[in-house]
Amino acid sequence: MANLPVNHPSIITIERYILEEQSFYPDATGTLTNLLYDLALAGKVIASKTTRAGLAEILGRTGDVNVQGEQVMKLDRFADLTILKLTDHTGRLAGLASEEHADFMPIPDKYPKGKYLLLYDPLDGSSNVDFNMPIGTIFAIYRRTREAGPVTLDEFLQPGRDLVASGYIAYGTSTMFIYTTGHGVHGFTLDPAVGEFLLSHPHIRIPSPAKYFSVNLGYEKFWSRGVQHYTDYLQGREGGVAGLSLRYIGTLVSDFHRNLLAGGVFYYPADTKDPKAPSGKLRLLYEAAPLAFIAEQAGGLASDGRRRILDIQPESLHQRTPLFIGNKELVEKVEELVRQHDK
Ligand code: AFP
Repeated sequence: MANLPVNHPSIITIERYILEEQSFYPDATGTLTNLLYDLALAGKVIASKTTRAGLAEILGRTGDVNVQGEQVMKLDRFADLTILKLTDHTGRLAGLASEEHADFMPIPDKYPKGKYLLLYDPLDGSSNVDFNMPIGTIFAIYRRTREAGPVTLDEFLQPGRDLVASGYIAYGTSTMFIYTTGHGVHGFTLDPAVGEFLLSHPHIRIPSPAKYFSVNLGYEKFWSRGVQHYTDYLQGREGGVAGLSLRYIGTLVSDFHRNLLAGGVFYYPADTKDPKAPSGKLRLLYEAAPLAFIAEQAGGLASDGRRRILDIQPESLHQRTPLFIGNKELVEKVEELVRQHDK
């Protein structure tokens, strides 16, 4: 009888890891675990298209404008339908809400219903698609607030502190799946040779001191005094931190991901450049809250400049919010300067 080899490096698939995490929840039925696999599968399908985007006739626009008033890219539509079609029939969800759709989508009558709600931004950074830049998918999972009956809008309007799980998929030089269920943040890298996400970044913590700040500085003149002072602070003026590097991709997932791994702060403040969007550009439910859950689980913080993102009670599905996210001390600093300068 041969002995099992003990020196071989362990290969931990996302499936095994999520299943092992399930043991934190003695009452778990496996539904959340399976929902996370569904999303990992969606990530693989979307990644396979993005890596062939220049060849697969999927670059460019569909000609439609979405609920946010933005041009819909073909890859946006593909990613949106991929997630919808991989999750709507499984009996795990009661409904979905996508950044691309004006209204939430109850699970069709022909399919069984589940206890979870999925909110997602199918393709974050889609204006970068045609330039071969990194893009992402963001997801947020809540539990229904009612036991049964048709799902209603108020069930989707839950504050981020009630999130059951959240995560993102980054389509960059490699494809990564990052998630939290409230027990730390874990990262997996897709090995294209075997077609599996393998554990590459267990228990991610945001390093301190920070290395980067990430913001669209082109809009500085449209920001409040407090945010302008903060921007000076990040550049070593006003007794602030010196030596941070400025990095801005324009895909929230990628900017956030870099700062999560290296330390830093990303912000997209409220501004006066678009009178129709005085709260900035980012959406509370599809972008800010899910990433805020990850940031806090990694030891960081997310704020709208005055309050913790996870404490904001959403009032509408597509609500926008200013966002400051990353190292705790840097996010607390913006709150201090906003209190001081913005009445
Ligand atoms: P798109 O999906 O339209 O490219 O927007 C991406 C995004 O919502 C977010 O991912 C970026 O951080 C932010 O907008 C970039 O916005 P600016 O182009 O105004 O800097």
